Amino acid sequence: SETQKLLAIDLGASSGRVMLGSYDGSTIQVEEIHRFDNTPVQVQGHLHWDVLRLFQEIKQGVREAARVHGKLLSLSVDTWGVDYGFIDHRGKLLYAPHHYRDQRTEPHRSGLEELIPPREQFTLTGNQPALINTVYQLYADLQDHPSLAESVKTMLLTPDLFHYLFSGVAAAEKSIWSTSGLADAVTGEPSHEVFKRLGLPLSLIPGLVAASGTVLGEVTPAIQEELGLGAMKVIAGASHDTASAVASIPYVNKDGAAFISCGTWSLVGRESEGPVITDESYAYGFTNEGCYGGTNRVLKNITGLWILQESQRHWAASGQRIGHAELAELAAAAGPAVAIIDPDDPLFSTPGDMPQRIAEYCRRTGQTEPRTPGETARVIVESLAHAYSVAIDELEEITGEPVRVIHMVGGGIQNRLLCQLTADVTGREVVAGPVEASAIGNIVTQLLALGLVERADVSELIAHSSSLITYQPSHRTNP
Ligand code: LFR
Repeated sequence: SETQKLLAIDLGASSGRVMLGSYDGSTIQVEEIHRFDNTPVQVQGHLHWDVLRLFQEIKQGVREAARVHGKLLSLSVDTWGVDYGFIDHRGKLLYAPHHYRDQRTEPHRSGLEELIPPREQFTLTGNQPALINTVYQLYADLQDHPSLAESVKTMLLTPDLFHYLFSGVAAAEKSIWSTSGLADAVTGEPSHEVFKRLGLPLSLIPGLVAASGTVLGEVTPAIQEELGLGAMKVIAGASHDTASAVASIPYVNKDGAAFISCGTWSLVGRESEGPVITDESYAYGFTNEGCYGGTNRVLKNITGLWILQESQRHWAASGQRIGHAELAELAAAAGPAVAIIDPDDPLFSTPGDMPQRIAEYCRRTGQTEPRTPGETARVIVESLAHAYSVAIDELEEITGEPVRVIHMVGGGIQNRLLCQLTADVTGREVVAGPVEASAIGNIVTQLLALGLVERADVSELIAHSSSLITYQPSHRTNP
């Protein structure tokens, strides 16, 4: 049969890619067409995403894909969670969306939590309260600028925003909403209760709520002409990158399986029928989000390769450019970590000089300070493996089901040391792959939406399309 071609646009917190997915009836292949940096911009004391430039880069990738590959069936955008843009009554983007690491939310935390205490937020939405959540950001914006209630027609979460720019259709895709702190834990729909309790205008919610895998419309004629395209569908896939990543896992057996999605963040969790909302899951810091197909994933957000990326940025700024692969080698050569840090310590949550902060953390906790980039990277990677191990044990406890195998997916698994250490420290088998998890999950949900593949065939299709690496736990002496 003829090979079908579609585009996955996968935006992460540090870079974005336009990926071509090809499906020939038996295998899915993905190929990178265009990759670009996603560097937030500090403006007037606040941190923003440069979404116009991102849109420009995406368009460049789409143009290139059409030029080289001809007919493209559809595109879908998946992104990091929680951020959003405002659309005004003329249908225009009001200003550049804030970055979740922007600091404007903190002063409004207590006000919000008086209206809906954290534990109640968890019950209502299934989401673990966190300052980065959409609900905290939106509440802060409306407190700081009450006139937004009049000037804004609708709010669009980041992937919904790009789908709107491509198609003109404003929708609320369920997987991205499920991580906002604004959606109902049971129905996955925007929660009127939360909006009302916080005094947020219900009118901000887009009129159309879309399940993951909904064809929204077509790329507008103006964009088709600009980019030299034919007709092309715009699909709301599993629009949250983590939902896409999890949709790409080739489970052999879901029962004993957990996953770790490794990128700027590490998401450690497992799929479940419904949300796990208990005092225990709350106390351990787990959250619940929506998967493709309407199931739940219960997971913990752990700071991930962010600390390593920021360290690299810092070294580069001081004249020492070290690529991912080289750094992984240095970390492997450095031997056991000289210290273990808590990646979720607030010290590491904002941009800055990470090597310095790690040293500070080590002094504070009476540990040896790493001195070289290799030692520093080793501390980070080994600390991640330790944090994963704690989360996996907690996951067993809150779901009452043993974890026998851990599926690691995403760009971070190219760091083989991270995978091996995860197997070692957790004492579990690790199956690593696919690396291009979000892009593959994105493509798969489009193929499902277009009726080109069946749900029951997906796991096998992915397993046979990707190369998976198994890591067995080895006995080693802990540092
Ligand atoms: C991963 C991710 C996480 C989300 C974090 C912040 O890229 O989407 O799932 O919690 O970014 O949005």
